[in-house]
Amino acid sequence: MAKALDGVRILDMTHVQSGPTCTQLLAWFGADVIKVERPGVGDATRSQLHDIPDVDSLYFTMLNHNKRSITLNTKSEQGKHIFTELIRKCDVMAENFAPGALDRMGFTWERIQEINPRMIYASVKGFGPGPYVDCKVYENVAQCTGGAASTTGFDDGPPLVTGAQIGDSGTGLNLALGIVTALFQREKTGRGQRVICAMQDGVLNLCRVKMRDQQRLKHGPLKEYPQYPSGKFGDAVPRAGNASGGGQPGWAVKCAPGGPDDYAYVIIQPQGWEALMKVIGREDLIDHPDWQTPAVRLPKLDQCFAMVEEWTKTKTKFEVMEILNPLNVPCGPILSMNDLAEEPSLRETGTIVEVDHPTRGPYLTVGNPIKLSDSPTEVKRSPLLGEHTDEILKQVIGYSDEEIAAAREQGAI
Ligand code: CAO
Repeated sequence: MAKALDGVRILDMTHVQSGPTCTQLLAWFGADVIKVERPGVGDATRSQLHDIPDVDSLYFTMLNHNKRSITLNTKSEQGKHIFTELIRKCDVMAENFAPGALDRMGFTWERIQEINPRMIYASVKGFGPGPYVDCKVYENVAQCTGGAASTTGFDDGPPLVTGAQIGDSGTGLNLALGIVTALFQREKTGRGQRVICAMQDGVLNLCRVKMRDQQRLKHGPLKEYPQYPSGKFGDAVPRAGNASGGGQPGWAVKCAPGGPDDYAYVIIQPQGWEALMKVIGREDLIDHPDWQTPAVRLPKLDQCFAMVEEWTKTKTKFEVMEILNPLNVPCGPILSMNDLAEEPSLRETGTIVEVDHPTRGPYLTVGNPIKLSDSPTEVKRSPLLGEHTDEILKQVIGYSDEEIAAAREQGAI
């Protein structure tokens, strides 16, 4: 079946996580993604966090599906020549090297535009222009500098990073949107453009509600935060534990049998109050003046959730979900990675996929979270290092067997 991005060719200079998540998504939408890797080494993640010796790591395989791999030393003369030809033949170039790396290779934005004015040149960097523009950045640095860490965790504990890779994979999503938007504009203008996504900006964008709260703080305490009414608020948005960031209070409450992930997140909204009190056996509070409205409950949300927890501790997280959802009480079991890996509905939708790999054998991966009705995703295994070098040189830039042999001889590929 035809794919949304059929005919779009991407020169993929990305490595580690942020950039590869972007180009993987575009490959799932049908783009021909040519991953350029250093001869003999490849993307550093190929050999990071190995579970099986001498086999591409899951770190690599799970971020590089549906791509082709060419090995190319873009610092050698012949390598630069081949790279220039690839820039001529591609629609998009994506990269997430340390700041200035491509300039140092001799491929500035000006040079790239000279080679191919239709080229969309897309980069992930840690920071935008400013004091930290030259810094290298990994996931947790982005979480810390983008506002996520200072607002995550419990009030009496240190700042916490989250397991969700909001800096890397989050910024990869932004870059993918920037690229397809630039492709759309190119339809009208015929020109490429520069797309830059900073990881700090991406994390801050996801912390929008915390910047909202920073401004609300000037007008009084944040009443939905666990610090209210007895704790203190300082100058900055405090860590809110498991309190809900939305207008309805919520908390993670313990469930049976009491394992580390036996919790359910329960939200108390006015339309579910009566039913929730009935279920937990506190009918007496339904119309009680101290409990019946959200406003009177606000200063004692901790007691409210403690009562709910007395009941949830007698049920599994799945029973809590089954009982409360039909009663208009939004809730969700805290699902472990083990729960998610086994969940049949996620297998059916292709959100969890089993993929076979020639040297690793079968493994699980997370599929495309974006489902298009006219462009279904087929998850294909990641390429071996340089698996498509000859094929790409012949098919994309028209090299002969002799030219390929010469490039190999010179150590360019
Ligand atoms: N041929 C020749 N040289 C190559 C090459 C190729 N095919 N591919 C890469 N290189 C070179 C680069 O040009 C660079 O050389 P210079 O330092 O001489 O300019 C060198 O390899 C290393 O690149 P790097 O500095 O990007 O890699 P690093 O491991 O030191 O840093 C990272 C990694 C992620 C911290 C850095 O790339 C970065 O800050 N990227 C931007 C932010 C980002 O994406 N962070 C997310 C990381 S996790 O997803």
